[in-house]
Amino acid sequence: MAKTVADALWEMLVSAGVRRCYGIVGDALNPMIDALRRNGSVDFVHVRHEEYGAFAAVAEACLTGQPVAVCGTAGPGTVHLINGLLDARKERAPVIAIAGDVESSLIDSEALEELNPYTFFGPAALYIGRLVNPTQLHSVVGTAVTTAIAERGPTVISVPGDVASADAPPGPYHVPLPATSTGPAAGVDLDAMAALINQATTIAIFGGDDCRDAQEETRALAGKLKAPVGYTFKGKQWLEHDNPNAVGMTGLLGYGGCWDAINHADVLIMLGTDFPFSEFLPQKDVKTIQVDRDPRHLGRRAPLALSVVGDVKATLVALGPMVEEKRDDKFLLTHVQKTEHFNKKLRHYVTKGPRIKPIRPEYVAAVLDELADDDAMFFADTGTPCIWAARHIHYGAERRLFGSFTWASMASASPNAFGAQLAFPGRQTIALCGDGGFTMLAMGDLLTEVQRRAPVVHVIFDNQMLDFVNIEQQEAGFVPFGTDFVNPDFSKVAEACGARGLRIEEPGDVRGGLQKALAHKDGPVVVDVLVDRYALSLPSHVPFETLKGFTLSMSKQALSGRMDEVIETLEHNIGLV
Ligand SMILES: Cc1ncc(C[n+]2csc(CCOP(=O)(O)OP(=O)(O)O)c2C)c(N)n1
Ligand SMILES: [Mg+2]
Repeated sequence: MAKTVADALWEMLVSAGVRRCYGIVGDALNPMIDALRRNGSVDFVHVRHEEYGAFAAVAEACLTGQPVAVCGTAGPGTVHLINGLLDARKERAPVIAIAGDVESSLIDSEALEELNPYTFFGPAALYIGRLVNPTQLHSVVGTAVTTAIAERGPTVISVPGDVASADAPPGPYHVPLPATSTGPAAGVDLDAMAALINQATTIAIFGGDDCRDAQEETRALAGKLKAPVGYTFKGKQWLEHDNPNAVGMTGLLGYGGCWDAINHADVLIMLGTDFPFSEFLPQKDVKTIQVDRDPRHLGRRAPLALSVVGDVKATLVALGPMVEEKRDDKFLLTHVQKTEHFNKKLRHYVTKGPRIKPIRPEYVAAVLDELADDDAMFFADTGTPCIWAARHIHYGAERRLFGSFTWASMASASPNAFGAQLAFPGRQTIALCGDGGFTMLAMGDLLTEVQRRAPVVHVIFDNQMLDFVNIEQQEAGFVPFGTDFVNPDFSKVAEACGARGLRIEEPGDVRGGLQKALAHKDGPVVVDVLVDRYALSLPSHVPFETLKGFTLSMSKQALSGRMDEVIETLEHNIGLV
């Protein structure tokens, strides 16, 4: 049998490293899926919702660095991919979407399920190709693959079923891939960086996800400059562990001495970060140097004294010998001590946790931190699970943290963890789920995890509400509205689906329950933990006017990274514990 366009397309994807495709089949995609079956090198993961598959692919692509395919069929099926593809765009995941398209003879006739892929995928995809003629195969598929990998992001190949079934143009069906490393900063920028740094008395470093490959170099520079090192949520896993200069995070999840350090240094060096919250970065008085391989990141969050294009690691290697060692470590010690002081405060609900009911989420996260493997992978839903993941879980050299941290979609933890589990079979994958997030997307595809016997550990922070939004509303002075819901017993739902289910209502059962969950290797586990719904917000008995003023002041303090004072205020003013 002659090769079809679909056969050749998969061969090209496989040549570029694609080994898995998540999605749902149907009409236009049927010839594509038949070719995938014949090919045999691509694992097709039949999910129950395309969005779940797309989020799984994002995690797999980011954690392995390899391209991953997703598919959905014409119109509605492809529409379900979009939230995951937007996440891929923001998280810079090489995800290649195969979108089933209407028959080529029906294009632009408002046919059943017809969707214009260019306008629809426009905001998400780095490249969209519509294969309306087999002769486009090499250029469209080659561009989609090369763009996804070289520019790190999602691309879309829209394929009408009749074109997928047509005879392929001559081979070879192979995509040659370029090396994607960026070099160090230009010499003139290195000189300017060294001059600014050498003139300064106090220096702080703020690092993001692109410090992943520059961990040693960042620590070495910080040591030489006596610089406190703060980090973003994504940068934390690379820069916090084994770092005597670590001072925590700034931003809404902030803790430690980071905010003070980066806002009070003479010079701030931002490394590989596009941290989006300008209000937490110095807007005046601090001379900020930003280094990033992507020029679009430079200067869009804080005014810069120096903007530098370059790979972080290569730039720091070149810069190291050009900067003079600082002797005075007062600035560093002040901020490290502040961080230590804060960390003690943070243990408050952890040490009291076994005796507080309803169960404190901080306690749940801290116990998980203790029990999880050294190379566990954690995934956090957007919502309060991000707070617990940021503050109570430690990420050593081998642990990983992942989430929808830039797109900030709900419900990513479970599919992310599933994708990671398929990519790293047997490694502990722990999804910290909101109950809103779990019911939004994870519950249906628990069935997929059961079918795959994927040992994903779901820990649901069951607060019967959209707590994060509840907090937002209170902070803005709104009366909380539209945030409550009623949950089933998720452990029973899980058992009915064929997963292991556990429910924890008593603080004394937290440790034993989590131990059981982590020990379960034969398929997914769902741990439904009934947690305090007022963990970070206010008890409802405070009158609204008091609540409004109090919450505003609490949020202001939290926003400037002073959570220790917030905790004190809670203790003293409300007697919550
Ligand atoms: C798809 C999507 N819808 C809505 C939001 C806005 N949002 C952010 S956090 C959140 C609440 C999440 O609730 P839950 O999963 O229960 O976690 P909790 O904060 O209660 O722990 C909402 C609605 C979002 N980020 N993404
Ligand atoms: Mg909730």
